[in-house]
Amino acid sequence: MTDDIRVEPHDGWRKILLNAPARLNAVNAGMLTRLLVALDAAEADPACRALLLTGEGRGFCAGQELGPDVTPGPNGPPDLEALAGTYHHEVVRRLRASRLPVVCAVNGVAAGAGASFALACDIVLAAKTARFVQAFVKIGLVPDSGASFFLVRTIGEARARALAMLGDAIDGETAASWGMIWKAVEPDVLQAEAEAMTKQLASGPSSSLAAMKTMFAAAPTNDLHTQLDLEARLQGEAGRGAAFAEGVRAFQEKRPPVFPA
Ligand code: T3D
Repeated sequence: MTDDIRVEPHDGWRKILLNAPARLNAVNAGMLTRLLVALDAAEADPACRALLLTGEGRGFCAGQELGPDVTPGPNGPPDLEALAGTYHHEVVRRLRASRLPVVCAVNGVAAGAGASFALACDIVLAAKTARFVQAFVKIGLVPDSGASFFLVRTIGEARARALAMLGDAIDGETAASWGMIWKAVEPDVLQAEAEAMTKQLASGPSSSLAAMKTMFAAAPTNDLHTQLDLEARLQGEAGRGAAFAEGVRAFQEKRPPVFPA
């Protein structure tokens, strides 16, 4: 039984660790299947209200394992369209569609699809020493797993094109200063900060956080009027919810809110 995906349960949240440190947590089809199972299990558990994704060892994720899945065999070259569509892209879809707020702690190098998995999360914290590498060009591939989508939207087309075409690495501090991620912190406090943030989200208004994911997913392609309509609808739903009732009551009673799951 392989434990290349490890799940640590906590009170109200789960930590999912990519755990193949000898290859910097590079992923293969089997490992991605197990990651999808872990994501689905968290999603289905009503007691789980937030997720933290991180890597074991000195890397976060070095993208696709350059091993059997992508090695030409007797039947010809690998079908990368099928591999990406079935595994890598499903992870990105699941992270984006999840009701759960997902924090990513990028503890080391995030290359190829590994960088995309981080950028698919809701809030990305990185060690200042972490590296983000669009490694695809170095092996004759193109950005995938949402890299072109996320990079254009977070850092703009000029930087996105250069990172993809040159394959240069940028560190965590640069990624934060460019707006690619939320924050870069000292490596020795990364996990503690990420855990505290995940805990905070787990005790937050889950229904509002899920609605925010819907709102921010739609924002880049909606025009203002459509987005205002969406905000009004989601605010209407929030206003009818138990979280809002508790939030207002707690404010009036001058105590911290205890939001329902
Ligand atoms: O269909 C599809 O969608 C296909 C998939 C596409 C998505 C992709 O992710 S394509 C991109 C695949 N990833 C890469 O090309 C990255 C390859 N790795 C590197 O360029 C470098 O390892 C890093 C920049 C990530 C880190 O460099 P460094 O110097 O810190 O570490 P290292 O010494 O290169 O690697 C340490 C070990 O990890 C080493 O093993 P060893 O020699 O100690 O036994 C290395 O071979 C292994 N490793 C790193 N990346 C991979 C890997 N093993 C297998 N697959 C890897 N991707």
